[in-house]
Amino acid sequence: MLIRKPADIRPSEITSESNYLNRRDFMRAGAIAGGTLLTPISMSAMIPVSQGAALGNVGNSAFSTGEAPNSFEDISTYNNFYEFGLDKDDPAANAKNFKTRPWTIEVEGHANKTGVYDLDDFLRPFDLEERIYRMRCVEAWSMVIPWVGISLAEVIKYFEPTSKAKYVAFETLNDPQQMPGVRRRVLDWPYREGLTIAEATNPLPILAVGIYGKVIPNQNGAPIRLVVPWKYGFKGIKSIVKIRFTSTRPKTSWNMSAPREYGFYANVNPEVNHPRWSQARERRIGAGIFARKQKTLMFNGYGEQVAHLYENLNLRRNF
Ligand SMILES: Nc1nc2c(c(=O)[nH]1)N[C@H]1C(S)=C(S)[C@@H](COP(=O)(O)O)O[C@H]1N2
Ligand SMILES: [Mo]
Repeated sequence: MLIRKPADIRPSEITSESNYLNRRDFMRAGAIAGGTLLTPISMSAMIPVSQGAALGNVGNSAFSTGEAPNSFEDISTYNNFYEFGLDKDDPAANAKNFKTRPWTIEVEGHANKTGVYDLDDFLRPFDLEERIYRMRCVEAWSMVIPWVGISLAEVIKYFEPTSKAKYVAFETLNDPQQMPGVRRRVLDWPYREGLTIAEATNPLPILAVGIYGKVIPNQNGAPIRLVVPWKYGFKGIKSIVKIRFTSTRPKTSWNMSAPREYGFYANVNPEVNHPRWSQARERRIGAGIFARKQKTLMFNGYGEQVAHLYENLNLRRNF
């Protein structure tokens, strides 16, 4: 067994982990002292720092798919995270020592509440939920992932966007010291993504902080990343440091890099092929190399919840 000397434990780790425990104790004490509870105990999203630590107070979600999730091994070793390299196994190898604390998120643009928030403060108003979602990459593979996260719609409402806010833009950390991939101009860094306000306030998208009930692995976008289950995987921007409410459509990384191949909407659509390959079928990771590819579903199977968002849009042109 490996015993860590106090000197090996980062100060941020000590503070945050003891804060986490203290707050839980505080809530328990409150529940006892209060006798009858007039207000429910807060389920605010508090997350421990260490990779792999268990997340507490995780509620279940009615939105989960009934499909069996991929193994933790598949989910954490077959990744796209170009800041840490181009191959699927690069992120797991190169993000091992990525520092996810201290971590701040800057909220700016057309909203009543803006500012720079420490991650713990950013998460505090929201509830943690587990949501098992299908994810389909534009490269035509897919996985089922048991995310733990907070509702993006709740986050958007909390910051009170003004009537000028038509879109939400997100940015990933851009740190050449820690991210070997950004030392090369494979993309125009920082990695950027965006949604319309209507998409961002739909109940499905989440900001994920965990997988399989534990703190999200660095290679999956620690400490906080976007998950939009009806869109191609590249919309799920990782390691977010900035959220901006804008009046015009924000630039997005893959659209900037190859506009004819990657649109702003990026809705999963088996009828609109990528210029270089078909989008009609997908390979489920972990199913084995001899498994048949399965049919890709319109909006990745989430059409009932999101098709109305695009009623007046030509999805062939707005891919
Ligand atoms: N910052 C950043 N976010 C990113 C990417 C990236 O390269 N950089 N890749 C995207 C792509 S193409 C996919 S398919 C998903 C993969 O998420 P996963 O590795 O957690 O499965 O992350 C998305 N988010
Ligand atoms: Mo992807």
